[in-house]
Amino acid sequence: MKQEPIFQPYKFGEQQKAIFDRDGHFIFPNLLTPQACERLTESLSHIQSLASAAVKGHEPSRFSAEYDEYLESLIGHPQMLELARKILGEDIRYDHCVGLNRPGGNQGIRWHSHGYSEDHPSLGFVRIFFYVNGFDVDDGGLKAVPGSHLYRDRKIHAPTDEDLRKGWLAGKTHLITHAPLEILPLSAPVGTVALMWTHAAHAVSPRKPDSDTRWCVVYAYRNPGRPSGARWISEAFEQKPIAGAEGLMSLY
Ligand SMILES: O=C(O)CCC(=O)C(=O)O
Ligand SMILES: [Fe+2]
Repeated sequence: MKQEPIFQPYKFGEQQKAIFDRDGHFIFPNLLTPQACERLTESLSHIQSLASAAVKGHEPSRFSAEYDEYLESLIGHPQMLELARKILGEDIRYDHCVGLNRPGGNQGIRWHSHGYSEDHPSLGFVRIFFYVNGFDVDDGGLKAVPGSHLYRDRKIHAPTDEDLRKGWLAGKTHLITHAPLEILPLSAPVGTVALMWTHAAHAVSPRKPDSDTRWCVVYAYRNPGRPSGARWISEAFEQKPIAGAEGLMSLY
């Protein structure tokens, strides 16, 4: 069955890939089609409605594609896989699909990084965030540190910007440009897709109490070859036939 497009036309050639590899993140403003935004908002509202009855260990927010058919269908969507392969090359696996809805008053998330294959840097792990209704700086907004991913440190942690500056960031420079590493608050219009290498330092500012819910979902893909701590897939889901995702659901 032919799937509706999810992305508007875009360019992610050598130049854009080099920027992504230098910064550790890459923003596509307005990439999602209005139709995809509508479907995603429905699906993410559905995920949100299931939150209060969540089963511990198989939460709708952490196993989102297992609770919603549309979210499931995007795992193997041709445009999703085309983008994932532009980043990672041909040999990829699906890793996780996590709902990241942040209602007004949500506390955001502290500075952190994620790990994968520290001993074998040629194996990549990318998060593809769909910021369906976008976000403003300081309102459920993603922040990043360009260049931090190049350190491949899976254990970056800090509660505040100040703590990160005084701690992990102190004295560190970009391994390619040699500029001092700095925090970069991002903003994202409706329909933004953001890419992030797994080792990039990132945080999310609190959602303002009067703001509406920030609708967001992340799809993660990786080159197989190492175990993955964030691989949240139930056994049944791993076995489930999903159009386009044949061969992508296993660990290796
Ligand atoms: O909510 C966000 O925008 C980012 C969440 C996050 O840190 C992650 O999915 O790794
Ligand atoms: Fe994260």
